[in-house]
Amino acid sequence: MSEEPVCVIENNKRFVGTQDEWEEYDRNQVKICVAGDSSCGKTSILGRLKDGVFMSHSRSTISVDLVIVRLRMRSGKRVKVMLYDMVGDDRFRLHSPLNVISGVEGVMLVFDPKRPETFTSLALWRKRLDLDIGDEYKKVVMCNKSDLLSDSARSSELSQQWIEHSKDSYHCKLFFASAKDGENLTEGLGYLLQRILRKRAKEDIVDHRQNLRRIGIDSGQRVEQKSKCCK
Ligand SMILES: Nc1nc2c(ncn2[C@@H]2O[C@H](COP(=O)(O)OP(=O)(O)OP(=O)(O)O)[C@@H](O)[C@H]2O)c(=O)[nH]1
Ligand SMILES: [Mg+2]
Repeated sequence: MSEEPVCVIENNKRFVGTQDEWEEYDRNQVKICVAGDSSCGKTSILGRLKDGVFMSHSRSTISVDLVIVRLRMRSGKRVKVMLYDMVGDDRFRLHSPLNVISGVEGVMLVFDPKRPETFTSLALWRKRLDLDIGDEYKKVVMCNKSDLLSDSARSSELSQQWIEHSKDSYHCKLFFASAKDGENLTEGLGYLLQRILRKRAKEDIVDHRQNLRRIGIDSGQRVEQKSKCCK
């Protein structure tokens, strides 16, 4: 029996929800940057995720674009994902500073397996992102254009190195994906979202504990004060 997918995109079919369901999207917003060298297929990935289509010819992105994808997680939670399509081409990058986007919680790092140097570049992307948005974000590595890889290329030593490096240096999984045929795109995005939502849940628990502790101290003080005054 196949496992239920991590998330299901609801953009593509007409979602006729109740007001509450629409509000749930707005309550659960997540900001993600899609980064990587020019022509790795960032814009194509977003086109596939948003509209379910692939354009074989696309223009270079010249300033950060925003793509919104609404989806439902396996848990039933509805999430509105704001995906920022970054500029890969150095000529335009200076005009598109990232630090204007606040609250980015995740980064999708994209490379093209036919140009192995684009995997090496991910280290530079990471440095740039750390400077612009801080280093607290979760990551996923997407080996896009995997439709161009044979089975033996996927299990080659180089591919294994990419998988290991993603695990060791970026602390995340690598997905063999394709904007062309849609392979592993929702899986990669779903994996990233799960990690972000888990981190949020942990932080909420910490906040809640701190609040309880504060209330506990307050009420303790109040009790103490009261007992002093009753003496
Ligand atoms: N075969 C194949 N081609 C792809 C895939 N994804 C993108 N392409 C092609 O790769 C080229 C570049 O894609 P883009 O999506 O524009 O790349 P980008 O990363 O957004 O590039 P910049 O905007 O310059 O940073 C286009 O011709 C796409 O059609 C894929 O999964 N498989
Ligand atoms: Mg682009």
